[in-house]
Amino acid sequence: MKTLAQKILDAHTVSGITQAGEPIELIMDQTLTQDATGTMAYMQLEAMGVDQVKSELSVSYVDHNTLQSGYMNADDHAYLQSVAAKHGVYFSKAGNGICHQLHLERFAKPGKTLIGSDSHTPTSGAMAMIAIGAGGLDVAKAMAGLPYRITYPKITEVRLQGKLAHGVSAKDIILELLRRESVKGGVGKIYEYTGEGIKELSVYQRATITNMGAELGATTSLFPSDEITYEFLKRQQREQDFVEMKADEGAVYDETIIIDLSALKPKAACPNSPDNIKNIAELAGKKVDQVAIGSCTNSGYEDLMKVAAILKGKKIAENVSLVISPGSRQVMRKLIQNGAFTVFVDAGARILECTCGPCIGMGQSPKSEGVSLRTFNRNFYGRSGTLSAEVYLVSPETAAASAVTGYVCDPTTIEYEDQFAAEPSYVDDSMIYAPAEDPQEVEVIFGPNIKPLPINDALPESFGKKVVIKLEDNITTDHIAPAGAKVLPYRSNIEKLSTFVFENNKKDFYKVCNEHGGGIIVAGENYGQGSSREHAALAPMYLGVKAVIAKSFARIHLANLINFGIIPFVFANKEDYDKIDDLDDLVFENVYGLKDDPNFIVYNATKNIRIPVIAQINNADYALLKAGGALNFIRNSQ
Ligand code: MIC
Ligand code: SF4
Repeated sequence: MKTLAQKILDAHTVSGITQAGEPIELIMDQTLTQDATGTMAYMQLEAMGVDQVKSELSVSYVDHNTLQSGYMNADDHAYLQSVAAKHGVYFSKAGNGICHQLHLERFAKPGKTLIGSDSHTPTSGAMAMIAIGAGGLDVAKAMAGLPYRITYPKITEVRLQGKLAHGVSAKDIILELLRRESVKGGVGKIYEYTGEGIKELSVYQRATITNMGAELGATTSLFPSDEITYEFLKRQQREQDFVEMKADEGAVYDETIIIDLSALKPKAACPNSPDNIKNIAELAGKKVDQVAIGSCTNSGYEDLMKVAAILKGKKIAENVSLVISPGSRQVMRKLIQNGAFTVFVDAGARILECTCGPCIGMGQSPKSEGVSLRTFNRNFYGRSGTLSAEVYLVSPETAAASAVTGYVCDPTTIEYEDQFAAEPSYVDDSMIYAPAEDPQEVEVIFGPNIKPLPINDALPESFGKKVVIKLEDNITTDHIAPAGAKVLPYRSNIEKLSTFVFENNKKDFYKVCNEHGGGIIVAGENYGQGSSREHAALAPMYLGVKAVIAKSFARIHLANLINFGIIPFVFANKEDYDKIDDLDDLVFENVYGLKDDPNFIVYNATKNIRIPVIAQINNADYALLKAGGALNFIRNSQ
């Protein structure tokens, strides 16, 4: 008797023991990349000498860096389009939509595996897929046909019971789970949704939940595929991709969480963490400056139809700026066709293109100390582009209702029509380009913004380095390698990007590293939570960071550190965190001993104390670290 997750995992495991906590190797059927992580992924694929991808399907999306102020973003797009055509990858052009929504609509298949260079890849779990976010290098490896290594996760059942009330939606379900589990509660777990409550949810609504499961730190989340999935696929004119997938009767889960949908109230994640949850009723009446509707979490058909239902015949409040970015061109087209778009424009919404946009700080930063309500998934410090802004993550219903009143408004307290026009079937793949038939004829275009991959040195046997920064708990990759309109254009230029590392924690961090010949990072719990961007390992590597000592790590970042040759240690005793200060001199003697024993002693020469730490690695990881990272390792073994 197996859970759904176990069925798919076990069918794709090529080595290892399929038991929670054991390392396994999984075959990934499909891959996806987006532009902000994709340039590195494809450069790594090329560096591995792979001519044609070996995966069943690989898709490259352009959706993050689309502002194009300057040549940099457009250079990246041209590189991505040409490299995709040459190596057997489908290419979705800027403006076509956000990778996760498009993948769900056009490519996701029940029972398959997907790896993507974006932490919200689990979105496709809405359709009974094991879809996992990873660093670009791991995605490049999957394109090269190599299996993906993960720790076999615990399977947590989330049983949904009852019916959602008027004004309450899928976003409130995942916010409730974040309230209970926290941003690190999902580490090492897959959340599998069951119960009669799932029949209340469309595929887009299921996708809101699997998408934001990333904020729990989970390996992934998934729903079974059923008649609702079938209807969704039929509207996408690909019902032939439907396979019914569900857990066996009597399957045993590692734990069960029950959520009573009928008792749920609308919620918000308050500044600056997706697990800082309050009921909207507690915030009601707070003045709002900006409302942003969109992102891969909440811009499917029903989401935007509910927004239209609430905005119908109304104008936005004088104090509010409302921006709407549909998740895909197909959805936008359906809304134009059925009049919802007219409602948006009449209400006074500012319409953005079908991309990530403000979610990743690409424009639409709120005013100083502004209150911004967003249907997105992350409200980390600084991510909106305005450090002093208060960002709240809410449902589309709460967002739309508040845009009209100008104050945080509980959508259960207002009347609007819950029923709307059924989703039409409309498909247009004209902005998804198939790979070239004659790949040898394709020339890969490298504009001046695209710099060669930085190469790391092999790991020295012993070294002494200064602590270059000491950080608290829950440091995100947005702290380590910030995004936003100013920095994102340099994702293909690591030298330039490294000058922004930790810019909101320690100004001129890169100069400190340069002065001391690199160094060591010390951090609290859940270091590196959030995105999959390998730049958060690559840029510190470029600055000479050799190790991170933390209380614990987030899953994807841990893998990225190892991939780029940075040793991840955890404190053997968490209290020892207090025994290291910024700029202390640390000595690492004979790190080659980690091959046989992950237990290690770091000598703090400044304080003359020895601190026991444990490397978060296995034998295979050690080989990568020793070589100075996965790319060196692959090259050395060719
Ligand atoms: C994000 O939501 O933080 C991003 C931007 O989509 C990242 C990827 C990136 O940094 O390019 C993610 O989620 O992995
Ligand atoms: Fe894009 Fe935001 Fe989704 Fe990341 S979370 S993929 S930036 S829409």
